[in-house]
Amino acid sequence: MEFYKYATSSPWGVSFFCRLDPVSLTLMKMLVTGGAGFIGTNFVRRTLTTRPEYEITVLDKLTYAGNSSNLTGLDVHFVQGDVADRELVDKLVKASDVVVHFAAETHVDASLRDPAAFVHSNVVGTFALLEAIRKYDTRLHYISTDEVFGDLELTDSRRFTETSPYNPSSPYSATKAGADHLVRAWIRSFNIPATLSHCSNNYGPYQHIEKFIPRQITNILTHRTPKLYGTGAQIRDWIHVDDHNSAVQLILDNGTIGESYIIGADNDHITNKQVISLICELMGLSPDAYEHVSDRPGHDQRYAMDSTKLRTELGWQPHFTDTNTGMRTGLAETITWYTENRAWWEPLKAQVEANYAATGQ
Ligand code: NAD
Ligand code: TDX
Repeated sequence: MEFYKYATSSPWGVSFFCRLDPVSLTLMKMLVTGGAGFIGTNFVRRTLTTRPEYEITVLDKLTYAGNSSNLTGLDVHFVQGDVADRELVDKLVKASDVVVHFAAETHVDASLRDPAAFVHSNVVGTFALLEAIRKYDTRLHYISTDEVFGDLELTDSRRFTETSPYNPSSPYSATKAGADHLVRAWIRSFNIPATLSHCSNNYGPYQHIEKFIPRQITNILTHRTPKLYGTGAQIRDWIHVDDHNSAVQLILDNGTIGESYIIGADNDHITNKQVISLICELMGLSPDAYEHVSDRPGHDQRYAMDSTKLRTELGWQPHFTDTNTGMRTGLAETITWYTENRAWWEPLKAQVEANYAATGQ
């Protein structure tokens, strides 16, 4: 189905556009897979406030990483289920005008411990979704990652672009790359109306505390010492989750079908060591109040994203862009969120740390 722009006017005399179904003039139906996870939750919340023209259904399996309370009180339909369940996915896609596919197993360390769930959700799940997309010719935006391109040397100043070769290193990134290839093949072979995006490391509210930034914030909040893998010289091109999601919305609106877009906020100069020091400092500790722990096997060294295409073709700009301090504003807001929402993460903390302790991390 094609998007249809229907001009209308607000009571304040300001013109805006509603995206309505051209035949029935009803709300457009959006299916968000993985909408109870970190980025999906933020995407749903952002879409509800900025795009009232969408009626949202969330499909989420509620793995350990999903939390349905993230969506409590929001005007969304919620379906608990597996994106690899073809019968369920067929029904949901049939009833949708647009699908945004976030659902995945996402933690690199977990993929090193047990890769099976990654093959299931990321590869088989994406295949199931693609078959329904093909059947109903539904608009799809697929959320990929920077990790499918592998990593760069710390001394290498190049950045990944849309044409960088695939070179995944971990079971996580290999399964994301597998899913990407399926999406690209379904575009080429079956002309499905899909776009893809590759974003770098996100941070912000609702991120599972197994991940680097919330792990350190919650370590400090629970009087544990922040943990840095290896030397901490690695570089992640950090981006605030809202900037990722504003880019996804823009690609949904104006992206060219069949194309992929790199999303990045130009933070590819900040090492893990600098991030952990900044967290310590923002939380009132000495910048070196962390400890070094065992490194991750096969640790990717540097990610760096060239988002020129997204910026020039679609006019995207990140909001969190303090140039010298990189992530200071976004990190401070994130620290405030975890400080004010202890009930959201505190029940998970002991188990997450026990898992890490088992691998010396
Ligand atoms: P997350 O782990 O916080 O959330 C993933 C969600 O998917 C969870 O709610 C989980 O319950 C759900 N899910 C997992 N398997 C499922 C299945 N089989 N069926 C239905 N639901 C399932 O992940 P996130 O950080 O929000 O990442 C979302 C997407 O963005 C992923 O595709 C990830 O690869 C991609 N991505 C993440 C980052 C990042 O920094 N977090 C960066 C780039 C791309
Ligand atoms: O305690 C820690 N200490 C530490 O130094 C943890 C948990 C991580 N790290 C390091 C490892 C990485 O270099 O911090 C960096 C970030 O680690 P993660 O938060 O686990 O993220 P990463 O492995 O880079 O992958 C993330 O970004 C790309 C997401 O988890 C992926 O889903 C996304 O595709």
